[in-house]
Amino acid sequence: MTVTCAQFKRDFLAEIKTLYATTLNDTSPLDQLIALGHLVRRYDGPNWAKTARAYQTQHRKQVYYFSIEFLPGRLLMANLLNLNLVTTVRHGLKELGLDLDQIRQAEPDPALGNGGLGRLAACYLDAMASLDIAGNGNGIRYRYGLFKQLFINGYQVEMPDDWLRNGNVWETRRENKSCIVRFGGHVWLQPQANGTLKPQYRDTDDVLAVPYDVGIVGYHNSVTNTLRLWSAELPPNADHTYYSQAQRDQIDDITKVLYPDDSNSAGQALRLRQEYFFTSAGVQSIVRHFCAHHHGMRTFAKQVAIHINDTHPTLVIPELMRLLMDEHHCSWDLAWALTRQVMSYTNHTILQEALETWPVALFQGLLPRIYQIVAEIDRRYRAQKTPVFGAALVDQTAPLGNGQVRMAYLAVIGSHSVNGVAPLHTELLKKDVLHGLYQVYPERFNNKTNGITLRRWVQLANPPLARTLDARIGNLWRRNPRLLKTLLAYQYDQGFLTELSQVKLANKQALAALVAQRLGLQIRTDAIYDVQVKRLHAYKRQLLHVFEILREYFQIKDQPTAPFVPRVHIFGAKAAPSYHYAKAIIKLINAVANLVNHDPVVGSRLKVVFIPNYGVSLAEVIIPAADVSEQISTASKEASGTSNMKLMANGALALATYDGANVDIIQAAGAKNEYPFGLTVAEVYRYYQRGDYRARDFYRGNPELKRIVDSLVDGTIPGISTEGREIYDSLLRYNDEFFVLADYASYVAQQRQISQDYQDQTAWQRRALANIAASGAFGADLAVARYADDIWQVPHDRLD
Ligand code: 475
Repeated sequence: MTVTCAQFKRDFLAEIKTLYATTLNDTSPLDQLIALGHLVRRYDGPNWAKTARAYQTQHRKQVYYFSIEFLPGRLLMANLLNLNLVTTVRHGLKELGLDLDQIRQAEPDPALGNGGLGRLAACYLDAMASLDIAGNGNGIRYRYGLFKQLFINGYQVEMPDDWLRNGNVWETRRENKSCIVRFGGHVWLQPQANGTLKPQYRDTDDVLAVPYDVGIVGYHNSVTNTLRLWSAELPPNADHTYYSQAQRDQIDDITKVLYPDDSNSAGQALRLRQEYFFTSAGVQSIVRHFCAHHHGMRTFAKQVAIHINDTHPTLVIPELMRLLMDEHHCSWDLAWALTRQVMSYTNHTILQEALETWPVALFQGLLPRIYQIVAEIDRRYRAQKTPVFGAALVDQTAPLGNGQVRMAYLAVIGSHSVNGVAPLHTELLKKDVLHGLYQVYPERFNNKTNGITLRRWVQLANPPLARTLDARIGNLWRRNPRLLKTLLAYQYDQGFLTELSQVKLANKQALAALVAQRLGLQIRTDAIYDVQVKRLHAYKRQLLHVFEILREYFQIKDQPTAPFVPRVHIFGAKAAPSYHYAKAIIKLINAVANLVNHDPVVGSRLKVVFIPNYGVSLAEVIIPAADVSEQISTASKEASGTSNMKLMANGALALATYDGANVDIIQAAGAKNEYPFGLTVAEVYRYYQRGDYRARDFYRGNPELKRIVDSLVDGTIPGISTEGREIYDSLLRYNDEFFVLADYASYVAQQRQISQDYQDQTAWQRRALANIAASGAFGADLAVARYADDIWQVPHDRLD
């Protein structure tokens, strides 16, 4: 996109005048943001239209990425970057007396996700557009999204995140693309004159699904794809008097909030409603679009790929079956063949509680026609597979079992591809979680290691680093991050290593300023910034990190004058509202922060920073400032992790278990450039098999550890009488499900090593360099290219 600075200024002032009928000095940064957003959209509009047209005329196969979460982050800078407008806009605004960095802060973060799952979806949309893949996102436009997190007295308090209050300049309501989604009622199959059966519905609750489209701009390639987010409304022309307030509320509720509920149970029916709502609307719009440009359904699978991001959108399978059979007169066999060719599924977790199942009664009552189809999939699966694999295996893997609809099994059976998100995770799927289905369909299983977009996580989040890299290795890494490995030539270049530490210092200063402003806390910038940012979950073991803080605290208290390498421990994490234990950990972190941060003996040497309301925008400030990347999940539990990749690309060294993609990171950067520790998957599984893990033995055998565990209940840490006891019990009474005590010794050994190593800045920065250099292998473009080649079978641009 080429616009001169002068042109931009004229356009911007015109936009201000049109929107606000006033002059620039009468507008707020928010007004300016909205005007700028409109202008960017105007500049990009021709690309968006042209992209859609080109896909049609070229009969390009479309990829539809279905996800219950999308975490795109603020879009202004990302769009400017990808349109190559950053410099023009920055200068233009400056000449008008405005500051782009101030305006960009006025943009709210879309509250459409919770964690890695949603951020991955956003990285992949960006990568699809940048690789010229005809890729579409399909999700829910949550009115309040996830919650806004506050800490009150150290406790997490959830407030509605009213992110749409000032509208969303990036979205376009497409009411003419709406469709009806049916819930409940009764359905029966009516014989037709031609001998077929047609479902008839009575007493259904109909909901109007209205799409809001957001443009997803590709990097310097004039491609703009679409993220389609659905909002639930009253059907048009409905007799409004017919809808009770309760019914209206029920419709409103469907797209009101994202249920991040990892621990499940609460709001189960609503969750199922949400899932069917966006899958049905999405599939309807896909089929409608296809039919507008093709005759008959036979070529459907050549033109369409549908990706199921975790189990939440699995109902795309029976919904497509329904549409093909009920609306487009396909036979079961044709519909089933097309469905399997079109569908592919990514699993993101091996945690049993995150593999969704629905009680049959709930499912059948809410989705009677879909239930019939699932029951028929189940019947046929059993009939076909029992003779080959035996009743036991088939029973154990069928879509229906134990009175439940098993979403992950349905997803595998109805797809041609099932992938895990790191090699280790994929192996665990085959050997353990989906072992039965792996026996039935071994050819479907494959690995696609996650990736992140360095456009956002380095170019936008860390401009000083990006500039430093450009100066040494040229700027082609911006298109092809694999070129970052050429940095290795500078491993022994003292000047460059010094520059890297200056870059880190600048980023720490920025974070320290944010911490001072938000928390009123001073943190020194010569300390080690030890960062753990991710959802709060027992398996991620924020608790182990707290133990290290307590160890350091006791060390200082015991020997106040002994040398101590300063540390700042930085957390960002939200707990699912109903996840009681995770909330207890939040309270603990805040209580420890309170204790440590105000202790005069400790002074500035040790600080604990827990910044509330972690999200993409905060991550963009925290991650570039990190020295140490805490990736300390119990081996086998973290499917991949993606903050590990972002931190690596920003030069943090990983303190990491051999879990998820940590394994690949350690291998790519070299173990000597990271801090691996802890039980391996084999060791964890051995404990499971033998049943001989005794947390108490570790507690008793290590006085330092015992003191820390005891401090949870002996009054050392004020304010946690309830939570401290709960956590204490989880460790000793309930035998420490996530092996925190088992991993303590090897974890703190590496932490000690870190304190020692950090003092040699040259050696440290050399290892940071090794991490940055190796991070290109984890670029989202590479990951998405592998999906395109192996799973979706769509063409794409090459990176080199
Ligand atoms: C994994 N979220 C990471 C990341 O692949 C992985 C949301 C609602 C209900 C249940 N679960 C979720 C996730 O499961 C999730 O975010 N999974 C994460 O996906 C991308 O890197 O290891 O935990």
